[in-house]
Formats: sequence, structure tokens, C-alpha cells
Amino acid sequence: MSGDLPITDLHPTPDDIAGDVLRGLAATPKRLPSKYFYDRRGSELFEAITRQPEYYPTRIELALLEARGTQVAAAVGPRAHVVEYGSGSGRKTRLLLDALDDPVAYTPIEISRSALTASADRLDREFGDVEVLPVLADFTCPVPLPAPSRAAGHVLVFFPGSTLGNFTREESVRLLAAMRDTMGERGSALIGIDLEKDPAVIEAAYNDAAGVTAAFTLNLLARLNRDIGSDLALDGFAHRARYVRDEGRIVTTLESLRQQVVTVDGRRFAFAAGEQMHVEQSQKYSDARFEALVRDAGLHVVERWNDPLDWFGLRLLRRDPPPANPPP
Ligand code: AVI
Repeated sequence: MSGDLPITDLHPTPDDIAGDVLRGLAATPKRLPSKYFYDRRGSELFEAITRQPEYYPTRIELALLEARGTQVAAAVGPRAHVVEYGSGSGRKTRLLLDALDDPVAYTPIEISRSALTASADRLDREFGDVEVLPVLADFTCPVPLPAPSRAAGHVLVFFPGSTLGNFTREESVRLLAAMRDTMGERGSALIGIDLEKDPAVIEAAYNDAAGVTAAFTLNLLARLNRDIGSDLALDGFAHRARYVRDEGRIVTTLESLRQQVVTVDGRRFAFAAGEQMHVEQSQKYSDARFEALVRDAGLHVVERWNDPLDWFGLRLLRRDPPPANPPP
């Protein structure tokens, strides 16, 4: 069945890349949206980042899924319809599906058709008993799920990698609220979160010695030049990633290495030497920060698993119960 899995196509609107970039460059400070990192080359570079010795999140999350799989399965319950937001390399999905008790179906939700097909086909080949029902959609909006042919007991939303941390707080609440709708009354969500720790460890993870993260950041410029005809000079900017302690997050910028003018869609934007253009944030969480965040989306933490160093965590979330005495 490989290669011809039926895809539920919810016709996600194509991004208006030029519009997003023009808006970002007109802002003060200038910014570029991090969602455009992931073209084919960007996705390859991200995969390479996850294998760098300094980039601990992927390694630890994989080990955590392996070590705590039985407990996760017991807390989640049998016959889940697993719904993954985005589709990565499949390494984490494989561990989760292996650990769960009789998972019924797997639905990756992804905006890129090629990424969706690749991951769905791979998992379909490996897990014969799990029905793979891919959905082409923007997961930041509530998504109606395809019904598996064998009835599922409940939905488990899976959002690993601390990808939640790449969204602003407001966007994160919206995303969690969309998950809450997708998971339904009896469902749950398993979220990977990178935890607050020694800033030196965090900064090293975003400034690897081999320069893969720097190449990943600069690839954003190459991607934009190719797709919207901009003339952002790759040798005119440098990757900078620093941990902002008060906010508990890595902020990644591209620093303009000289005074320069760039042209996008016929519009010119002047950069001063040393000017920082914001390209990504990666939130690190304390329990208090994460619990306050999910509470704002009508969810609460029911289980938490950390690695022995408390560097990375998995959290199982459920909906808040309805109020005991609903207003008349
Ligand atoms: C995908 N995301 C969770 C990564 C992170 O750690 O914020 C993206 C990344 N950017 C630089 N390195 C990794």
C-alpha cells in the first residue's frame, strides 16, 4: 500500500512567503518567520543538528521515550488513535507506537505534502496493524480527524521535540487549544518540553562547534532568495544565538555584518552594521511556566516524566473538567 495511502487533503492555504517577509522586514526590530527554515535543505540540516553532540534535546527525548514507554502506555490507555502534529524523521513516533498498547491508528498532520507522504509511507510499512491516516492541513487550526476502520478508544495528540517552544506564548496557547479540540473529551496530549537549566549548556546546543546550526540559520536566506527572489547576502549576515535568562529562552538572530541594503519584491530595506534580525525563539520551561501556559488553554498536566538530569521532559495533558456547577 506504500506510496498510495489515501490523504485527507484539507487544502491548507499556501503561505504568502513574500507578504510575511515584507511585514517582518518592515517591523522594528526586523524579523523573519522561523517556519520558513524547513525547506528540503533546512530539514536535512535540522536532522544533522539533532545528531550534534551539543544538541541534547533529541537524544534525551528518545532515551526518555524508551525508558518510560511502559509508564506512558499505562497512563495513555489502550487503543489510541495517535495524532502527531508535524512529521519528523519518525524515530520518536516509532518508539511511541512500539510502547503503546494496541494503537489503532496513526494520523500525522502536516502542511507539506512531500514530508507527509514520506513519513506516512515509512510508518505504514513498519506498523502493519496500525492504520495510517495522514491529513494534509495546518495543525495550528483544529483538524477534523479521519475515522479509523476499527474504533479507537480515544485520541492521543503527540507533539515532541519542544517544537511548542518555537511559538510565541500567544501562539502556543492557540495551538494547545486546537489540540484540546482535536483530542476530544476522553483524549490526551503527550508533549515534549525542553527544561530550564545551566545557560551554558543551552547556548552550546544552539552554537555547535561544527557550525551546523549556523548553516541552518543562514539557509533561511538562501531559501527566501530562491523562493521570492530576494537578494539577502549569505556572507552579509552571521548566526547568533543567546539565552535570555529573564524570558527563559534562546533567541536566534542574524546579525548584519556590514551596512547594507536588501531588496525584496522591489522594496528596499537598509541594515546597519551590527543590526540584529530576529529569526527564532526556543522557549525553555519550568514546571510553573508550562503549567500556567497549558492552564490558559483549558488543559492540565496529569503525568510528568523527566530524564535523570531534569534537562528534558514529557508531559501528559488532559482537558480541564467542566465546572461542577455550570452557570444556568
Ligand atoms: C524544531 N525546534 C524545536 C528546534 C529548537 O531546538 O528550537 C529548532 C532548532 N533551531 C536551532 N536548533 C534547533
